[in-house]
Amino acid sequence: MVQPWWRKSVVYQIYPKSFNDTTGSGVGDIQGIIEKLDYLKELGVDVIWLTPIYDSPQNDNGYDIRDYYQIFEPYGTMADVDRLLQEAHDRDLKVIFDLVVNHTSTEHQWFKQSASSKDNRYRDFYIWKDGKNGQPPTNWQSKFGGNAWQYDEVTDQYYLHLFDTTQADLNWENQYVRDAVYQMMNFWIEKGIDGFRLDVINLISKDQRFPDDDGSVPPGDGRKFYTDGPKIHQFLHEMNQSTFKGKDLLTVGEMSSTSIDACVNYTKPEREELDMTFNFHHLKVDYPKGEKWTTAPFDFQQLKEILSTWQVGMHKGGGWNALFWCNHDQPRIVSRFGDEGRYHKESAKMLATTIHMMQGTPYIYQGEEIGMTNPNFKSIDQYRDVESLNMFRIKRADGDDPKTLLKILSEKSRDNSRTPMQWNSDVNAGFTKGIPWIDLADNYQQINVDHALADSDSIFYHYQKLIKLRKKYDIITTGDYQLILPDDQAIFAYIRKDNDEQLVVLNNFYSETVEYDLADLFSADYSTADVLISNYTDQTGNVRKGKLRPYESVVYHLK
Ligand code: TEU
Repeated sequence: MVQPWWRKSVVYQIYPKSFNDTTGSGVGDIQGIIEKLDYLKELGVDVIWLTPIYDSPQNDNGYDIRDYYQIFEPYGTMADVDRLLQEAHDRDLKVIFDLVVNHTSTEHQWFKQSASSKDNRYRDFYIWKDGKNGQPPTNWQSKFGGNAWQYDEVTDQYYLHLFDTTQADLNWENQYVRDAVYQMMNFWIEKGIDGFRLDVINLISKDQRFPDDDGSVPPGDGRKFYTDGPKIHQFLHEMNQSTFKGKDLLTVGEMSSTSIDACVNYTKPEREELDMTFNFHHLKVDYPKGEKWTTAPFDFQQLKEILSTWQVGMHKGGGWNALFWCNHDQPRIVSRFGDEGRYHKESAKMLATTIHMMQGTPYIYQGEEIGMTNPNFKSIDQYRDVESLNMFRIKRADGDDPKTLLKILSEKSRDNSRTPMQWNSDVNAGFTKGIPWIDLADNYQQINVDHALADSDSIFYHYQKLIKLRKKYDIITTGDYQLILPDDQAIFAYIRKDNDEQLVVLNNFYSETVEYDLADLFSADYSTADVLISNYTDQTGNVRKGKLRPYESVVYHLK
Protein backbone atom coordinates (compact mmCIF):
# COMPACT_ATOMS: atom_id res chain seq x y z
CA MET A 1 0.00 0.00 0.00
CA VAL A 2 1.30 3.44 -0.87
CA GLN A 3 1.57 5.33 2.40
CA PRO A 4 0.16 8.87 2.51
CA TRP A 5 3.01 11.39 2.81
CA TRP A 6 2.14 12.34 6.38
CA ARG A 7 2.78 8.80 7.58
CA LYS A 8 6.46 9.20 6.74
CA SER A 9 6.72 12.78 7.94
CA VAL A 10 7.95 14.45 11.09
CA VAL A 11 6.20 17.57 12.36
CA TYR A 12 7.83 20.44 14.27
CA GLN A 13 5.61 22.46 16.60
CA ILE A 14 6.25 26.17 16.91
CA TYR A 15 4.87 28.27 19.76
CA PRO A 16 5.21 31.61 17.97
CA LYS A 17 5.12 33.72 21.10
CA SER A 18 8.34 32.13 22.33
CA PHE A 19 10.14 31.26 19.11
CA ASN A 20 11.97 34.24 17.65
CA ASP A 21 11.33 37.96 18.05
CA THR A 22 12.57 40.21 15.24
CA THR A 23 11.00 43.48 16.38
CA GLY A 24 12.14 43.78 19.98
CA SER A 25 8.56 43.56 21.24
CA GLY A 26 9.43 40.71 23.60
CA VAL A 27 7.14 38.26 21.79
CA GLY A 28 8.07 36.18 18.79
CA ASP A 29 6.67 36.90 15.33
CA ILE A 30 6.05 35.44 11.89
CA GLN A 31 9.16 37.04 10.42
CA GLY A 32 11.07 35.30 13.21
CA ILE A 33 9.75 31.96 11.99
CA ILE A 34 10.73 32.74 8.40
CA GLU A 35 14.28 33.47 9.57
CA LYS A 36 14.55 30.02 11.10
CA LEU A 37 13.15 27.92 8.26
CA ASP A 38 16.64 26.93 7.14
CA TYR A 39 17.37 25.73 10.66
CA LEU A 40 14.26 23.53 10.55
CA LYS A 41 15.26 22.25 7.15
CA GLU A 42 18.64 21.31 8.56
CA LEU A 43 16.88 19.35 11.32
CA GLY A 44 15.01 17.56 8.55
CA VAL A 45 11.37 17.97 9.54
CA ASP A 46 8.68 17.98 6.85
CA VAL A 47 5.90 20.01 8.41
CA ILE A 48 5.62 22.88 10.85
CA TRP A 49 2.57 23.37 13.07
CA LEU A 50 1.96 26.86 14.38
CA THR A 51 -0.10 27.25 17.54
CA PRO A 52 -2.78 29.94 16.99
CA ILE A 53 -1.64 33.16 15.37
CA TYR A 54 -5.11 34.69 14.94
CA ASP A 55 -6.30 37.91 16.53
CA SER A 56 -6.85 37.24 20.20
CA PRO A 57 -6.88 38.97 23.59
CA GLN A 58 -4.36 36.26 24.60
CA ASN A 59 -5.95 35.20 27.85
CA ASP A 60 -4.92 31.71 26.82
CA ASN A 61 -2.10 32.68 24.47
CA GLY A 62 -4.20 32.57 21.32
CA TYR A 63 -6.51 29.66 22.15
CA ASP A 64 -9.07 32.40 22.74
CA ILE A 65 -9.75 33.68 19.22
CA ARG A 66 -11.37 37.05 18.62
CA ASP A 67 -11.24 36.97 14.82
CA TYR A 68 -10.39 33.91 12.74
CA TYR A 69 -9.60 36.06 9.70
CA GLN A 70 -7.05 38.42 11.26
CA ILE A 71 -3.54 37.94 12.58
CA PHE A 72 -2.58 38.86 16.14
CA GLU A 73 -0.91 42.20 15.57
CA PRO A 74 2.39 41.66 17.40
CA TYR A 75 2.95 38.54 15.24
CA GLY A 76 2.64 40.45 11.95
CA THR A 77 0.17 40.77 9.09
CA MET A 78 -1.63 38.64 6.55
CA ALA A 79 1.14 39.57 4.11
CA ASP A 80 3.63 38.02 6.52
CA VAL A 81 1.56 34.84 6.58
CA ASP A 82 1.55 34.73 2.77
CA ARG A 83 5.29 35.16 2.78
CA LEU A 84 5.76 32.44 5.40
CA LEU A 85 3.73 30.01 3.29
CA GLN A 86 5.71 30.93 0.20
CA GLU A 87 9.11 30.64 1.92
CA ALA A 88 8.17 27.37 3.58
CA HIS A 89 6.83 25.85 0.36
CA ASP A 90 9.92 27.00 -1.52
CA ARG A 91 11.89 24.84 0.91
CA ASP A 92 9.48 21.94 0.58
CA LEU A 93 8.18 22.47 4.11
CA LYS A 94 4.48 22.25 4.83
CA VAL A 95 2.66 24.48 7.29
CA ILE A 96 -0.34 23.50 9.37
CA PHE A 97 -2.45 25.85 11.46
CA ASP A 98 -4.18 25.37 14.77
CA LEU A 99 -7.95 25.20 14.49
CA VAL A 100 -9.68 26.21 17.72
CA VAL A 101 -13.39 25.68 17.22
CA ASN A 102 -14.64 24.16 20.45
CA HIS A 103 -14.79 27.72 21.74
CA THR A 104 -14.02 31.33 20.83
CA SER A 105 -12.96 34.29 22.90
CA THR A 106 -15.84 36.14 24.54
CA GLU A 107 -14.48 39.11 22.57
CA HIS A 108 -15.42 37.42 19.28
CA GLN A 109 -18.20 39.29 17.43
CA TRP A 110 -20.35 36.16 17.48
CA PHE A 111 -20.23 36.07 21.25
CA LYS A 112 -20.83 39.77 21.66
CA GLN A 113 -23.95 39.47 19.52
CA SER A 114 -24.98 36.27 21.23
CA ALA A 115 -24.68 37.78 24.70
CA SER A 116 -26.54 40.95 23.76
CA SER A 117 -30.07 39.51 23.88
CA LYS A 118 -31.98 36.24 23.91
CA ASP A 119 -33.46 36.87 20.49
CA ASN A 120 -30.27 37.95 18.72
CA ARG A 121 -29.70 35.73 15.68
CA TYR A 122 -26.33 34.68 17.10
CA ARG A 123 -27.84 33.63 20.45
CA ASP A 124 -27.63 29.92 19.58
CA PHE A 125 -24.02 30.15 18.46
CA TYR A 126 -23.13 29.42 22.10
CA ILE A 127 -24.58 27.25 24.85
CA TRP A 128 -26.85 29.28 27.11
CA LYS A 129 -28.93 27.79 29.92
CA ASP A 130 -31.02 28.92 32.86
CA GLY A 131 -29.61 28.38 36.32
CA LYS A 132 -31.08 25.85 38.74
CA ASN A 133 -32.34 27.50 41.94
CA GLY A 134 -29.80 30.25 41.69
CA GLN A 135 -27.02 27.75 40.94
CA PRO A 136 -25.27 27.01 37.62
CA PRO A 137 -27.11 24.68 35.19
CA THR A 138 -24.81 21.71 35.96
CA ASN A 139 -21.99 20.97 38.40
CA TRP A 140 -19.41 20.47 35.62
CA GLN A 141 -15.97 21.85 36.37
CA SER A 142 -13.93 24.03 34.04
CA LYS A 143 -10.52 22.58 33.13
CA PHE A 144 -8.97 25.79 34.35
CA GLY A 145 -10.71 25.68 37.75
CA GLY A 146 -14.16 26.55 39.09
CA ASN A 147 -17.61 25.80 37.66
CA ALA A 148 -17.83 25.57 33.85
CA TRP A 149 -20.81 27.95 33.59
CA GLN A 150 -20.57 31.71 33.76
CA TYR A 151 -23.57 33.78 34.74
CA ASP A 152 -24.34 36.76 32.53
CA GLU A 153 -26.55 39.45 33.98
CA VAL A 154 -27.68 40.96 30.68
CA THR A 155 -29.90 38.00 29.78
CA ASP A 156 -30.00 36.30 33.18
CA GLN A 157 -28.56 33.03 31.82
CA TYR A 158 -25.30 31.09 32.03
CA TYR A 159 -22.96 30.22 29.14
CA LEU A 160 -20.75 27.13 29.06
CA HIS A 161 -16.95 27.45 29.10
CA LEU A 162 -15.02 24.21 29.48
CA PHE A 163 -11.83 26.29 29.68
CA ASP A 164 -11.37 29.91 30.82
CA THR A 165 -14.41 32.12 31.44
CA THR A 166 -13.28 34.11 28.38
CA GLN A 167 -13.42 30.96 26.19
CA ALA A 168 -17.12 30.34 25.48
CA ASP A 169 -18.05 26.94 23.99
CA LEU A 170 -19.63 27.06 20.55
CA ASN A 171 -22.92 25.27 20.01
CA TRP A 172 -22.11 22.61 17.43
CA GLU A 173 -25.73 21.49 17.30
CA ASN A 174 -26.35 24.69 15.34
CA GLN A 175 -25.90 24.19 11.59
CA TYR A 176 -25.04 27.90 11.17
CA VAL A 177 -22.10 27.47 13.55
CA ARG A 178 -20.84 24.48 11.64
CA ASP A 179 -21.20 26.25 8.31
CA ALA A 180 -19.39 29.34 9.61
CA VAL A 181 -16.53 27.16 10.83
CA TYR A 182 -16.26 25.27 7.51
CA GLN A 183 -16.29 28.53 5.60
CA MET A 184 -13.44 29.82 7.74
CA MET A 185 -11.48 26.59 7.26
CA ASN A 186 -11.92 26.83 3.50
CA PHE A 187 -10.61 30.38 3.58
CA TRP A 188 -7.35 29.11 5.09
CA ILE A 189 -7.18 26.08 2.82
CA GLU A 190 -7.52 28.36 -0.19
CA LYS A 191 -4.77 30.54 1.21
CA GLY A 192 -2.52 27.51 0.88
CA ILE A 193 -2.03 26.02 4.32
CA ASP A 194 -1.31 22.31 4.40
CA GLY A 195 -3.58 21.16 7.18
CA PHE A 196 -4.91 21.63 10.68
CA ARG A 197 -4.23 20.61 14.23
CA LEU A 198 -7.70 20.59 15.72
CA ASP A 199 -7.78 21.80 19.31
CA VAL A 200 -9.79 19.67 21.80
CA ILE A 201 -11.89 18.57 18.86
CA ASN A 202 -13.40 15.55 20.63
CA LEU A 203 -15.20 17.89 23.05
CA ILE A 204 -17.44 19.64 20.51
CA SER A 205 -20.47 17.35 20.85
CA LYS A 206 -22.16 17.78 24.22
CA ASP A 207 -24.80 15.51 25.72
CA GLN A 208 -27.86 17.64 25.10
CA ARG A 209 -29.54 16.54 28.33
CA PHE A 210 -26.86 18.50 30.24
CA PRO A 211 -27.03 16.34 33.35
CA ASP A 212 -25.14 16.89 36.60
CA ASP A 213 -22.14 14.62 37.04
CA ASP A 214 -22.76 13.09 40.43
CA GLY A 215 -20.97 9.84 39.79
CA SER A 216 -17.43 11.19 39.62
CA VAL A 217 -15.01 11.70 42.52
CA PRO A 218 -14.99 14.56 43.32
CA PRO A 219 -18.46 15.21 41.84
CA GLY A 220 -18.75 17.53 38.89
CA ASP A 221 -15.99 16.28 36.62
CA GLY A 222 -18.44 16.32 33.73
CA ARG A 223 -16.10 14.90 31.11
CA LYS A 224 -18.23 11.88 30.30
CA PHE A 225 -20.97 14.16 29.05
CA TYR A 226 -18.89 15.82 26.35
CA THR A 227 -15.80 13.66 25.66
CA ASP A 228 -16.15 11.76 22.34
CA GLY A 229 -19.78 12.91 22.61
CA PRO A 230 -22.91 11.58 20.89
CA LYS A 231 -22.52 13.32 17.50
CA ILE A 232 -18.75 13.66 17.35
CA HIS A 233 -18.18 11.27 14.43
CA GLN A 234 -21.06 12.81 12.51
CA PHE A 235 -19.59 16.32 12.98
CA LEU A 236 -16.07 15.29 12.01
CA HIS A 237 -17.25 13.43 8.94
CA GLU A 238 -19.30 16.43 7.91
CA MET A 239 -16.29 18.71 8.47
CA ASN A 240 -14.14 16.41 6.40
CA GLN A 241 -16.62 16.40 3.51
CA SER A 242 -17.14 20.16 3.69
CA THR A 243 -13.49 21.18 3.88
CA PHE A 244 -10.40 19.00 3.55
CA LYS A 245 -11.71 15.95 1.70
CA GLY A 246 -9.57 15.03 -1.33
CA LYS A 247 -7.11 17.89 -0.77
CA ASP A 248 -4.26 15.81 0.64
CA LEU A 249 -3.85 17.90 3.77
CA LEU A 250 -2.68 16.75 7.20
CA THR A 251 -5.32 16.75 9.93
CA VAL A 252 -4.49 15.88 13.50
CA GLY A 253 -7.07 15.97 16.26
CA GLU A 254 -6.14 16.80 19.81
CA MET A 255 -8.15 14.32 21.84
CA SER A 256 -8.77 15.03 25.46
CA SER A 257 -9.32 11.91 27.67
CA THR A 258 -10.25 9.76 24.68
CA SER A 259 -10.21 5.98 24.06
CA ILE A 260 -8.45 3.76 21.54
CA ASP A 261 -11.76 2.71 20.01
CA ALA A 262 -12.76 6.31 19.45
CA CYS A 263 -9.32 7.16 17.96
CA VAL A 264 -9.43 4.19 15.60
CA ASN A 265 -12.73 5.53 14.36
CA TYR A 266 -11.45 9.10 14.08
CA THR A 267 -8.50 8.03 11.96
CA LYS A 268 -9.43 4.97 9.91
CA PRO A 269 -9.06 6.33 6.38
CA GLU A 270 -12.30 4.85 5.07
CA ARG A 271 -14.36 6.74 7.66
CA GLU A 272 -13.14 10.08 6.28
CA GLU A 273 -12.77 11.95 9.55
CA LEU A 274 -9.15 12.80 10.50
CA ASP A 275 -5.67 11.54 9.63
CA MET A 276 -4.33 11.06 13.15
CA THR A 277 -4.88 11.89 16.81
CA PHE A 278 -2.94 13.00 19.87
CA ASN A 279 -3.94 11.33 23.10
CA PHE A 280 -2.49 12.10 26.53
CA HIS A 281 -2.77 8.94 28.59
CA HIS A 282 1.00 8.34 28.58
CA LEU A 283 1.53 11.84 29.96
CA LYS A 284 -0.62 11.22 33.02
CA VAL A 285 1.66 8.57 34.53
CA ASP A 286 2.87 11.18 36.98
CA TYR A 287 -0.67 12.21 37.99
CA PRO A 288 -1.37 9.90 40.95
CA LYS A 289 -5.11 9.09 41.09
CA GLY A 290 -5.60 11.39 38.11
CA GLU A 291 -4.50 14.50 39.98
CA LYS A 292 -2.18 16.78 38.00
CA TRP A 293 -1.35 19.17 40.85
CA THR A 294 0.96 16.90 42.81
CA THR A 295 4.61 15.99 42.64
CA ALA A 296 5.19 12.29 42.18
CA PRO A 297 7.72 10.13 40.37
CA PHE A 298 6.35 8.74 37.12
CA ASP A 299 5.04 5.20 36.99
CA PHE A 300 7.38 3.50 34.53
CA GLN A 301 5.40 0.26 34.21
CA GLN A 302 2.29 2.22 33.44
CA LEU A 303 4.14 4.28 30.83
CA LYS A 304 5.24 1.13 29.00
CA GLU A 305 1.81 -0.39 29.24
CA ILE A 306 -0.06 2.64 27.95
CA LEU A 307 2.21 3.38 25.02
CA SER A 308 2.23 -0.30 24.06
CA THR A 309 -1.53 -0.67 24.30
CA TRP A 310 -1.95 2.31 21.96
CA GLN A 311 0.69 1.03 19.54
CA VAL A 312 -1.01 -2.36 19.26
CA GLY A 313 -4.59 -1.09 19.39
CA MET A 314 -4.23 1.58 16.74
CA HIS A 315 -2.27 -0.76 14.44
CA LYS A 316 -4.86 -3.50 14.78
CA GLY A 317 -7.76 -1.15 14.26
CA GLY A 318 -6.18 0.51 11.22
CA GLY A 319 -5.91 3.95 12.85
CA TRP A 320 -2.90 6.25 13.09
CA ASN A 321 -1.14 7.80 16.10
CA ALA A 322 0.56 11.14 16.49
CA LEU A 323 3.69 10.41 18.58
CA PHE A 324 4.95 12.96 21.08
CA TRP A 325 6.42 13.69 24.48
CA CYS A 326 6.22 17.46 24.44
CA ASN A 327 3.97 20.31 23.50
CA HIS A 328 3.12 23.77 24.83
CA ASP A 329 0.90 22.26 27.57
CA GLN A 330 3.41 19.77 28.95
CA PRO A 331 6.55 20.17 31.04
CA ARG A 332 9.86 19.48 29.29
CA ILE A 333 10.38 15.76 28.82
CA VAL A 334 14.05 15.68 29.79
CA SER A 335 13.15 17.24 33.14
CA ARG A 336 10.19 14.92 33.52
CA PHE A 337 11.17 11.38 32.47
CA GLY A 338 14.88 11.97 31.87
CA ASP A 339 17.74 13.62 33.73
CA GLU A 340 18.39 17.33 33.22
CA GLY A 341 21.73 17.09 35.05
CA ARG A 342 24.50 14.58 34.58
CA TYR A 343 22.78 12.50 31.88
CA HIS A 344 21.12 15.36 30.07
CA LYS A 345 22.36 14.36 26.62
CA GLU A 346 21.98 10.61 27.06
CA SER A 347 18.49 10.79 28.48
CA ALA A 348 17.21 13.32 25.95
CA LYS A 349 18.44 11.11 23.11
CA MET A 350 17.07 7.95 24.70
CA LEU A 351 13.62 9.53 25.06
CA ALA A 352 13.72 10.67 21.46
CA THR A 353 14.57 7.19 20.20
CA THR A 354 11.85 5.59 22.33
CA ILE A 355 9.11 7.59 20.67
CA HIS A 356 10.56 8.00 17.14
CA MET A 357 10.90 4.25 16.59
CA MET A 358 7.20 3.68 17.26
CA GLN A 359 4.46 3.56 14.65
CA GLY A 360 2.87 6.94 13.98
CA THR A 361 3.85 10.46 13.00
CA PRO A 362 6.34 12.04 15.44
CA TYR A 363 6.01 15.63 16.62
CA ILE A 364 8.97 17.61 17.95
CA TYR A 365 8.17 20.64 20.10
CA GLN A 366 10.48 23.66 19.72
CA GLY A 367 13.55 23.29 21.93
CA GLU A 368 13.06 19.56 22.46
CA GLU A 369 15.69 18.94 19.78
CA ILE A 370 18.31 20.68 21.92
CA GLY A 371 17.12 19.22 25.23
CA MET A 372 15.56 22.36 26.69
CA THR A 373 14.57 21.90 30.35
CA ASN A 374 11.94 23.26 32.73
CA PRO A 375 13.05 26.73 33.90
CA ASN A 376 12.56 26.08 37.64
CA PHE A 377 10.73 29.32 38.30
CA LYS A 378 10.86 30.33 41.96
CA SER A 379 8.18 33.00 42.18
CA ILE A 380 4.53 33.14 41.16
CA ASP A 381 5.33 36.43 39.40
CA GLN A 382 7.26 34.49 36.79
CA TYR A 383 4.18 32.57 35.66
CA ARG A 384 1.93 33.75 32.83
CA ASP A 385 -0.33 30.74 32.19
CA VAL A 386 -4.00 31.16 33.08
CA GLU A 387 -4.29 27.55 34.25
CA SER A 388 -1.28 27.87 36.59
CA LEU A 389 -2.36 31.24 37.98
CA ASN A 390 -5.94 30.03 38.57
CA MET A 391 -4.74 26.92 40.34
CA PHE A 392 -2.44 28.96 42.58
CA ARG A 393 -5.18 31.44 43.41
CA ILE A 394 -7.85 28.81 44.13
CA LYS A 395 -5.58 26.60 46.25
CA ARG A 396 -4.15 29.56 48.15
CA ALA A 397 -7.71 30.59 49.00
CA ASP A 398 -8.24 27.03 50.30
CA GLY A 399 -5.28 27.57 52.61
CA ASP A 400 -2.62 25.52 50.75
CA ASP A 401 1.02 26.30 51.48
CA PRO A 402 2.47 28.61 48.78
CA LYS A 403 5.87 26.91 48.85
CA THR A 404 4.35 23.55 48.10
CA LEU A 405 2.26 25.05 45.33
CA LEU A 406 5.31 26.69 43.76
CA LYS A 407 7.16 23.38 43.86
CA ILE A 408 4.23 21.71 42.09
CA LEU A 409 4.10 24.46 39.47
CA SER A 410 7.82 24.18 38.83
CA GLU A 411 7.19 20.58 37.78
CA LYS A 412 3.72 20.73 36.26
CA SER A 413 2.97 24.20 34.93
CA ARG A 414 2.37 24.62 31.21
CA ASP A 415 4.78 27.56 31.33
CA ASN A 416 7.62 25.04 31.72
CA SER A 417 7.55 24.56 27.97
CA ARG A 418 6.71 28.14 27.03
CA THR A 419 9.98 29.85 27.92
CA PRO A 420 11.82 31.45 25.00
CA MET A 421 13.65 29.30 22.48
CA GLN A 422 17.36 29.20 23.33
CA TRP A 423 19.21 30.16 20.15
CA ASN A 424 22.62 31.22 21.46
CA SER A 425 24.56 32.50 24.48
CA ASP A 426 23.80 36.17 23.85
CA VAL A 427 21.48 38.21 26.01
CA ASN A 428 18.01 36.58 26.21
CA ALA A 429 19.45 33.59 24.32
CA GLY A 430 19.10 35.53 21.08
CA PHE A 431 15.29 35.32 21.37
CA THR A 432 14.64 39.05 21.70
CA LYS A 433 16.38 42.38 21.93
CA GLY A 434 13.51 43.60 24.11
CA ILE A 435 12.09 42.37 27.38
CA PRO A 436 10.88 38.78 26.95
CA TRP A 437 7.18 38.24 27.76
CA ILE A 438 8.22 35.38 30.03
CA ASP A 439 11.55 34.65 31.73
CA LEU A 440 14.10 32.37 30.12
CA ALA A 441 15.52 29.24 31.68
CA ASP A 442 18.86 30.38 33.06
CA ASN A 443 20.78 27.46 31.51
CA TYR A 444 20.72 29.03 28.04
CA GLN A 445 24.46 29.68 28.11
CA GLN A 446 24.96 25.91 27.95
CA ILE A 447 21.82 24.65 26.23
CA ASN A 448 21.29 26.48 22.95
CA VAL A 449 21.09 25.97 19.20
CA ASP A 450 24.52 27.42 18.45
CA HIS A 451 26.17 24.93 20.77
CA ALA A 452 24.05 22.08 19.46
CA LEU A 453 24.99 22.78 15.84
CA ALA A 454 28.70 22.99 16.71
CA ASP A 455 28.75 19.64 18.53
CA SER A 456 28.55 16.60 16.25
CA ASP A 457 27.41 14.50 19.24
CA SER A 458 24.56 16.82 20.19
CA ILE A 459 20.93 15.98 20.85
CA PHE A 460 20.08 17.95 17.70
CA TYR A 461 22.05 15.58 15.47
CA HIS A 462 20.44 12.61 17.17
CA TYR A 463 17.02 13.94 16.19
CA GLN A 464 18.31 14.65 12.70
CA LYS A 465 19.44 11.05 12.43
CA LEU A 466 16.12 9.67 13.70
CA ILE A 467 14.34 11.66 11.01
CA LYS A 468 16.68 10.33 8.32
CA LEU A 469 16.14 6.76 9.50
CA ARG A 470 12.39 7.20 9.17
CA LYS A 471 12.87 8.18 5.53
CA LYS A 472 15.21 5.31 4.82
CA TYR A 473 13.55 2.37 6.62
CA ASP A 474 9.92 1.73 5.76
CA ILE A 475 9.60 -0.65 8.67
CA ILE A 476 9.51 2.34 11.03
CA THR A 477 6.29 3.39 9.33
CA THR A 478 4.79 0.01 8.56
CA GLY A 479 6.05 -2.55 11.09
CA ASP A 480 3.88 -3.93 13.82
CA TYR A 481 4.80 -3.52 17.48
CA GLN A 482 5.49 -5.88 20.31
CA LEU A 483 6.60 -4.98 23.83
CA ILE A 484 9.37 -7.21 25.16
CA LEU A 485 10.75 -7.49 28.70
CA PRO A 486 7.37 -6.17 29.91
CA ASP A 487 8.21 -6.53 33.60
CA ASP A 488 11.71 -5.09 33.49
CA GLN A 489 11.91 -2.25 36.00
CA ALA A 490 14.31 -0.10 33.95
CA ILE A 491 14.22 -1.15 30.32
CA PHE A 492 11.61 -0.12 27.78
CA ALA A 493 12.16 -2.56 24.94
CA TYR A 494 10.10 -3.38 21.90
CA ILE A 495 10.28 -5.03 18.53
CA ARG A 496 8.94 -3.71 15.25
CA LYS A 497 8.31 -6.40 12.65
CA ASP A 498 7.56 -6.36 8.95
CA ASN A 499 7.77 -9.78 7.26
CA ASP A 500 11.36 -10.98 7.84
CA GLU A 501 12.69 -7.62 8.89
CA GLN A 502 12.85 -6.50 12.52
CA LEU A 503 13.89 -3.54 14.61
CA VAL A 504 14.78 -4.16 18.23
CA VAL A 505 14.63 -1.02 20.33
CA LEU A 506 16.24 -1.09 23.79
CA ASN A 507 16.05 1.86 26.17
CA ASN A 508 17.28 2.18 29.71
CA PHE A 509 15.12 4.79 31.47
CA TYR A 510 17.34 5.06 34.56
CA SER A 511 20.83 6.03 35.68
CA GLU A 512 21.93 2.55 36.82
CA THR A 513 23.52 0.07 34.44
CA VAL A 514 21.21 -2.88 33.79
CA GLU A 515 21.55 -6.24 32.05
CA TYR A 516 19.27 -7.86 29.53
CA ASP A 517 19.02 -11.33 28.09
CA LEU A 518 17.04 -11.86 24.90
CA ALA A 519 18.69 -15.10 23.80
CA ASP A 520 15.31 -16.85 23.87
CA LEU A 521 14.00 -14.47 21.23
CA PHE A 522 16.96 -14.22 18.87
CA SER A 523 19.14 -17.01 17.47
CA ALA A 524 22.92 -16.76 17.57
CA ASP A 525 22.86 -15.72 13.88
CA TYR A 526 21.69 -12.32 14.99
CA SER A 527 24.63 -11.55 17.26
CA THR A 528 26.17 -9.30 14.61
CA ALA A 529 23.01 -7.36 13.78
CA ASP A 530 23.44 -3.77 12.59
CA VAL A 531 23.08 -0.94 15.04
CA LEU A 532 20.92 1.77 13.45
CA ILE A 533 21.30 4.37 16.16
CA SER A 534 22.55 4.63 19.71
CA ASN A 535 23.40 7.32 22.24
CA TYR A 536 26.76 5.86 23.22
CA THR A 537 29.70 5.77 20.83
CA ASP A 538 30.70 2.17 21.54
CA GLN A 539 28.65 -1.00 21.86
CA THR A 540 29.19 -3.40 24.74
CA GLY A 541 26.69 -6.13 23.90
CA ASN A 542 24.56 -7.41 21.06
CA VAL A 543 20.88 -7.94 20.44
CA ARG A 544 20.85 -11.21 22.40
CA LYS A 545 22.58 -10.18 25.57
CA GLY A 546 24.33 -7.26 27.14
CA LYS A 547 24.25 -4.28 29.43
CA LEU A 548 22.63 -0.92 29.05
CA ARG A 549 24.55 1.91 30.67
CA PRO A 550 22.79 4.95 32.22
CA TYR A 551 20.01 6.02 29.84
CA GLU A 552 21.57 3.97 27.07
CA SER A 553 19.46 3.42 24.02
CA VAL A 554 20.22 1.24 21.03
CA VAL A 555 18.29 0.11 17.97
CA TYR A 556 19.24 -3.11 16.18
CA HIS A 557 18.17 -3.89 12.65
CA LEU A 558 17.68 -7.56 11.84
CA LYS A 559 17.11 -8.88 8.34
O1 TEU B 1 -5.48 21.89 25.39
C1 TEU B 1 -6.46 21.02 25.81
C2 TEU B 1 -6.22 20.29 27.05
O2 TEU B 1 -7.12 19.63 27.54
C3 TEU B 1 -4.95 20.35 27.71
O3 TEU B 1 -3.88 19.67 27.36
C4 TEU B 1 -4.90 21.34 28.76
O4 TEU B 1 -3.87 22.25 28.56
C5 TEU B 1 -4.70 20.59 30.04
O5 TEU B 1 -5.84 19.82 30.27
C6 TEU B 1 -4.54 21.52 31.18
O6 TEU B 1 -4.24 20.74 32.31
C7 TEU B 1 -5.74 22.70 24.31
C8 TEU B 1 -4.55 23.60 24.04
O7 TEU B 1 -3.46 22.82 23.67
C9 TEU B 1 -4.31 24.45 25.25
O8 TEU B 1 -3.16 25.23 25.13
C10 TEU B 1 -5.54 25.31 25.44
O9 TEU B 1 -5.41 26.03 26.63
C11 TEU B 1 -6.80 24.48 25.50
O10 TEU B 1 -6.89 23.50 24.49
C12 TEU B 1 -8.01 25.35 25.32
O11 TEU B 1 -8.07 25.83 24.01
